[in-house]
Amino acid sequence: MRKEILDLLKTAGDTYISGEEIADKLGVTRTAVWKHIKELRRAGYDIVSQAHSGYALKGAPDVLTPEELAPLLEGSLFGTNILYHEETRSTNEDGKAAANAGAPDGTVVVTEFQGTGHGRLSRGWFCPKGEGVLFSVILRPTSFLPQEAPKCTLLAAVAVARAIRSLGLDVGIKWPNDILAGGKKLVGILTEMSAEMERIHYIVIGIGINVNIAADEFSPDIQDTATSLSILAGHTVDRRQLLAAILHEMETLYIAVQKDGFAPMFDAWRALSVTLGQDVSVLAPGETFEGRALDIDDTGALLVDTAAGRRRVLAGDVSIRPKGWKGKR
Ligand code: BT5
Repeated sequence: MRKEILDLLKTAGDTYISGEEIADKLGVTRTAVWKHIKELRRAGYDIVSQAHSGYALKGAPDVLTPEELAPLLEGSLFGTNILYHEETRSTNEDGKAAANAGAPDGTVVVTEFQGTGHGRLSRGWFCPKGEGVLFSVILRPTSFLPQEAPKCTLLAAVAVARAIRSLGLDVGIKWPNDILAGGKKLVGILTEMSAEMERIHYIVIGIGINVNIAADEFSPDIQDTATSLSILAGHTVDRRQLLAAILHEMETLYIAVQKDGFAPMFDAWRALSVTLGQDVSVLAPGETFEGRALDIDDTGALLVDTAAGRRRVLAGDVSIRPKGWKGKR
């Protein structure tokens, strides 16, 4: 009912709409309408009322609720089922629980705050309440195999980079799961999966974006390495529009890779990469080495030329060496 009332108020724009008209249109009593309006005001909607004219919506809160997102995602798969928690532990954990309970392909879990948001290897993900975009998408692909799941991290990176670049901001992708601006981390991506040898049950892609975080709000350990969209743009960024744009891009790519395979998406990834062609240090499981990042292969692994020959990196952390670095190759 809240959503229907909001829809009517949004459609009316600046024009007042009477409680009686809302009640008639929705088949409820005027008292019920009044109660819902009270609830909406409590949720942060600026709804004004005038004695003989009724109600008008003057402002919406900056929240990522289904009421706010659904109108921006009409007709898309990635907007049909939105699970919203004002606060939660981790949207990836929620996503896995929802997927285990049968949530469909394209389900989106979104929150304003995570108590225990995490990255790879149980590292933490930091974000003040209401200042980032924190969400996970559940995928249930039928056309690719479990070993291809890591490619979804690259897919998500392309989608997010495209959506951010459409705001006029210069960002690039660092293999495998970061988006950087000016060498600082803006976005982290965490892909998890449940599968058998030959069949994916589900993939959960979790994405954390620093949107309206001021420089001095970052925790001291990441203050020199993290940045946000508002720092880059010099103004606050609309989180709803951004999330909707990312979901549109992700859905388009997801449909395309299921139909045509990953190769075209990899080309898009290459064009957005800040890793390729750079001297890098690779911290892989159990070892560290240095070399020049050449390309990704058709599995999404990073190919690095080292003094001891070419290495194929499937997982790890890559740091890009500053230009003019004179280390060994
Ligand atoms: C990542 O891991 O970058 C993946 C982060 C994924 C977070 C999303 S939020 C929605 C969903 N739910 C979750 O629980 N997770 C996903 P990794 O490459 O391991 O990097 C983690 C490291 O990034 C940390 O150890 C910090 O050093 C740094 N870090 C933490 N918060 C950051 C932030 N807001 N901005 C930049 N760097 C950050």
